[in-house]
Amino acid sequence: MQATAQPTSDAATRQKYYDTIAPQSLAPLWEVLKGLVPPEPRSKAVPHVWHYSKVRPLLIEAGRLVTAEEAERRVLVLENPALAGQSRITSSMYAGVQLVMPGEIAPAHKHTASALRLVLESNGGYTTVAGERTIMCRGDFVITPNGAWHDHGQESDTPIIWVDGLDLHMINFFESGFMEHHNDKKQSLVKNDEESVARYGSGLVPMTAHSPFGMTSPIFNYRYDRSRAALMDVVTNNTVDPNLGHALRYANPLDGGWAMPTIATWLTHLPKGFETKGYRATDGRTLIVIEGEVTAEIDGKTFKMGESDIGVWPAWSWGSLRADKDAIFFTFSDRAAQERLGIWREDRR
Ligand code: GTQ
Repeated sequence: MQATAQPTSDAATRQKYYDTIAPQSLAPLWEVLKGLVPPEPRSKAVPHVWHYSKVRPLLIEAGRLVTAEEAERRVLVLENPALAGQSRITSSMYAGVQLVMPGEIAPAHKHTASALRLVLESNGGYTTVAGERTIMCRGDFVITPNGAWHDHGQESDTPIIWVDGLDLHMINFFESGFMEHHNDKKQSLVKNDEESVARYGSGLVPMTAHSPFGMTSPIFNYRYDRSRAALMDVVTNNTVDPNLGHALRYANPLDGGWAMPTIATWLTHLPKGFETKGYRATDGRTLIVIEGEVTAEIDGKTFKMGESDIGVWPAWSWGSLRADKDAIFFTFSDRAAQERLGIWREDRR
């Protein structure tokens, strides 16, 4: 019989040893292993909801404090309450609410991070991406592919406001980010307005199509009127997923994958009174209500969300959603990146 292994040293002896190895830039794994390789995900983020009625006046006030040009991007960052000062809505995702006032231009720049916009208010506001301009309307899902020049502006007389979601923390984690300013505030238009939707957006693509934006969809404005019509068709003709509701994901028409390489995006409809069964997944999700009202129960906490309210549902937290009125909401998360790494998981009750 073998004797049970006895501890070979006391705490003081071990500490002395740690102090000896520290100057050699060495550390004992056994003191930190449990935290490094946890038994299951434990998100540092907490669930939270930002009510648009509170955010909007503060954003408009920012419009009097600083110009879009001076700010470069006039944005109130949506900071997860548990991650204050870190510009994170979840551990991996950045989100903010951006304002462009009438006559302003948010000057052209490009960066390694990919950005999405979910438009909350716009009457004629535009964004230009790689020489093509698109007019932004409420509910539109607009993409700025990584490395593409982009500037935003408003030529009519009302402010435009949208939610930004960026993968910049993933880029910064890899320490692989670049950014450049354009020589001109406004890049020149080298394509017809809405050309990319005409070319790629009808379920047909050119025989010789190659992606203009690498792994990102060649469509950079998924218009809400079209997305909504597709979703309502599914609502009428399909059975509902008990955990997800009626959900359609935004797809890259060239390869059928997610529209963005790192960020997953989808649109959900819940009929009035419908309550999703408990659900959790390894991606932390940001939800933006476009129509209706939703009550979210996440980690045992209850949040009421109305139109344009923004909620965050942390990774691997149990939650469910109930529609108090017929509801449509947009969701984004880091699921696309996790799937590419082969680590995404979900769990259903
Ligand atoms: O519009 O390019 O919220 O570069 C943060 C960084 C928006 C943008 C943000 C950005 C942008």
